[in-house]
Parts: sequence; C-alpha cells; structure tokens
Amino acid sequence: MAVQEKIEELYQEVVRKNPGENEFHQAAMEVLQSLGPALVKYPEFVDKKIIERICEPERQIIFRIPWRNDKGEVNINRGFRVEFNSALGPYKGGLRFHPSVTLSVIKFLGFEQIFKNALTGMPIGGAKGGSDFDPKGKSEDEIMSFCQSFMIELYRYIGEYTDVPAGDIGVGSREINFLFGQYKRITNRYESGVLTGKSLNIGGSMVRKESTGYGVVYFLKEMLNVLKENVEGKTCIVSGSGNVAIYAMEKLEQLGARVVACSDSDGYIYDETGVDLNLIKQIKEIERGRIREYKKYHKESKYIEKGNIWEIPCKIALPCATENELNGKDATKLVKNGCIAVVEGANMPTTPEGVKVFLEAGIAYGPGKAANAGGVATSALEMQQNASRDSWSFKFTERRLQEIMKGIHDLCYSTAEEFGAQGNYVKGANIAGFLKVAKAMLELGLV
Ligand code: NDP
Ligand code: 2IT
Repeated sequence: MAVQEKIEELYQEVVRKNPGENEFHQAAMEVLQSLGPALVKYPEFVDKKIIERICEPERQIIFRIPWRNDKGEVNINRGFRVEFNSALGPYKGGLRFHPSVTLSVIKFLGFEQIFKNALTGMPIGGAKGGSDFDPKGKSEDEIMSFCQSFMIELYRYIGEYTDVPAGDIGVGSREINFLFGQYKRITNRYESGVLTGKSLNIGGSMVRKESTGYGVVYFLKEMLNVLKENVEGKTCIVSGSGNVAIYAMEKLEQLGARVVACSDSDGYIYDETGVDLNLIKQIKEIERGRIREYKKYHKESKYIEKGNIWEIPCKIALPCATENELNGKDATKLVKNGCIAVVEGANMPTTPEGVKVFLEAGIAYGPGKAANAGGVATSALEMQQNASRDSWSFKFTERRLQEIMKGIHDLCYSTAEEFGAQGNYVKGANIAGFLKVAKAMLELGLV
C-alpha cells in the first residue's frame, strides 16, 4: 500500500476510535500528514505499529472535583490527566483551567506535547491535564479550594519519576503553589520535582515565567536569521495578554521591535507608538483585569471590542492565546498586509487552512510544537535543579534556554531539508519529534 494511503487509513482509525474529538483529530492529522517520507525511510515503524501506539494514550484519567465557593455553595467540575507517552521520560505537560476544556482538548494538547518535548532533547514524555473550571471572577480562596480538591484526586497518579504537571491557560505559579502545598500535605514529602512552574521561594526556576514567550522570540530570531532578516524595528502584533504573550512582547521590545497590539478574549488594544508593557503587566498579572482597561491610561490608544487583531498590518505576528484563533481568511489578510513571519506561542493557534496559506506564501512559519517548547524545556531545567537541590542564576538559565531554542530550530531546519521540504518547519518539527519518540519506543520493546 502506498504510504499516503496507509496514513489516511491510520487517520481514519483515529477518528473512528475517538468519535467527536475534533481538536484531537486535527492535531493527529497535522502530524500524520507530515510523516510520509519518514515512514518510507523507516518501514519498521509501520510493521511495529508505532503510529497506532503513539495515537493511543498510555493512560487517561477523568475525575470529579467537588468544591465549595465563598457562599458555601457546592460546585462540581471535571478533571483530566492524559498520560500520553513515556518513551523518553516521565510524563510532562501542563494543566489548563478553562471552561472550554474537554477530553478532546486535553488529548490534542497531550499529543502535541509528545513531539514538542522530544524536540527539546530533554528526558520528558508527553501529557496534559486540566479542568473545565473557570478561574475568571473567582476569589483567591475559591481558587485554593478548587486546587486542593483537584490534587486530592490527582496526587496518586503523579510523582517526579512518573508524571510532572505544570501550568497552561488559567494555571500560573499561584495555582501550581496551591497544588504543590496540597501534594506535600497529602504525601508528607517535599518532592519539589513533582510540579514545575513553582514560585522561586519553593523550588521554582528562574526564567520559567518568561521562558515560553522568550523562547518563541528566540525561535523567531533564528528563523529570520536564515532569511538574513532581524526583528529590530519591525512592527509586531501578539494575540493574548497572558503569560506567553507578555513575555514574548518583553523579548521583542528588548530586541528593538515595536509591538503595536495585543488582546484578550473580549477584544484588542492598538497603540501605534508601541504598547506600554509595564501597564499590561499591572493590569493582567497584578490586578487580573481586562485588556480594555489599557485605554483608561493611554487615551491615544484604541480598544476594539470583539475586534479581529489579525487585520492590523504588521511584519511579524505571534499568536499567543489559544487553539484555532487564526483561520484561513486571517492568514490571507496577514500575508496581503506584508507579514513576513508567523511564529506560534499558543498550541495549534492556526487552523489547517491558515497553515496552508502560510506555507504556500512561503513566509517564515514556526509551528507551536517547536516555537513554544521553551516553556516545557525550562520546566525540565527546573526538574534538574530540584533533583540536584540547586538553583541557577537568571543569566545561566536564560543562556540554557537560548541554546535549547537554537537547537530545536536547527533540528527542525535540517530535518526538513533532509526529508526534501526545505524551509518547511511543520514537516521538520513533526518528523524530528516523531523520529526521537519512535526510535525510543522500538528500543523499549512492546510496552
Ligand atoms: P494565560 O491563561 O496566561 O493567558 C491566556 C490568554 O489567551 C489570555 O489573554 C486569554 O484571554 C486568551 N485566551 C484564552 N482562551 C481563549 C479563548 N478561548 N478565546 C480567546 N482568547 C483566549 O495562558 P498562557 O499564556 O499560559 O497560554 C497561552 C497559550 O500558550 C495556550 O495555547 C497554551 O497552551 C500555550 N502554551 C503555554 C505555555 C506555558 O508555559 N504557559 C507553554 C507552551 C504553550 P482571556 O483572559 O480573555 O481568557
Ligand atoms: O504547552 C506547554 O508546553 C505547556 N503548557 C508547558 C508544559 C510544562 O510542563 O512546562
């Protein structure tokens, strides 16, 4: 059977076995589509059913989370942990708290995480978890109650050699700290390496907070370097205004770019002279407010409620909010407006139609599983520090992050070239990540 037919058959099997899980189907399709040349080169992966195995999570846990709000009312949420693949190391990946969380969302994220983590070169497997809990508008006490109830169930499945969760949408160091406090209490163990993204006082790593956003910009820099371009003086837009977006903007500014817009799920702000990042941090990190408040302090800026940020002309666009936030039409608009690079801070932010537009236009397109791997890579550095009971300086840790991002870029670039798709980072990332995991799985035997 021709390899493309085989891949189509494998994909149809994923759809059949996981009905209705659209996000998971999309993520699987995107990876499988790239793998043709790798399967031709390594037919043993087909014979040993490596793809069927990779598409089936090793373990999926779904649980009930009862908790009380400040009024004493009972609330019930659903919790997930999908332990997808542990060929390269303990399961590793974030927790997302957002009302849109379903098993399909967690499976798409866990699946992406397998290949992303492989690309980092660190010894970490792939997983993801979270809950349909909505942190918006909740008090700190409510967040703590929820985290404690979540951990009462989760603790039995995790451990520094088993599964190491971290943050994602709606989960930052505050939530990780509460989760760690409860884990420590239940187990009577100060097992720092069981969670990453902790605050510095309790075993967190320097640069973890900044790492995903900084890493995205390092990746962008490497891509532009290949094209004999750089970020200095370029107009940029960044969607979202959470952890990833804020530190992507910070690194862009440090490198002399001009960020003119960012957003949240209500709308976007546009500030022609360059956004005031300290104010954004104040609004989003300290007050946990909405991006519309920016306009109160900068009257000359614009706030567009429900606006589409991708309509703003720019040279560089970094989607850093959520999946499928940039569609085919948006991609066409960006290319038409002269955008030269789109690098993804979020996981799967571009729809398949959008990806097609970028690849056909031949602009620099950096897929999330490569470009946003700096976060999980720095989580692995946090695990290293915890294992050796050490803590490293900001400068040293940032240098390590920079080296890792350059390594990921170069691996994606050279793999694309080797498999006949020069400049196609989608193919490069998917094939390079897959080969690492697949080879490890063969070596481990039928487990
Ligand atoms: P945060 O919770 O800190 O911020 C999320 C941002 O995205 C907010 O501005 C939020 O707006 C916006 N957003 C979230 N969901 C939606 C939605 N459904 N529609 C529109 N806007 C939305 O999360 P992070 O910055 O950590 O995560 C952002 C992306 O980066 C995610 O795709 C995540 O998976 C990915 N990522 C995160 C890493 C990390 O280390 N944190 C590592 C690698 C990838 P609002 O406040 O209105 O909801
Ligand atoms: O999507 C991601 O890579 C993350 N949310 C970070 C995971 C981690 O374990 O640091």
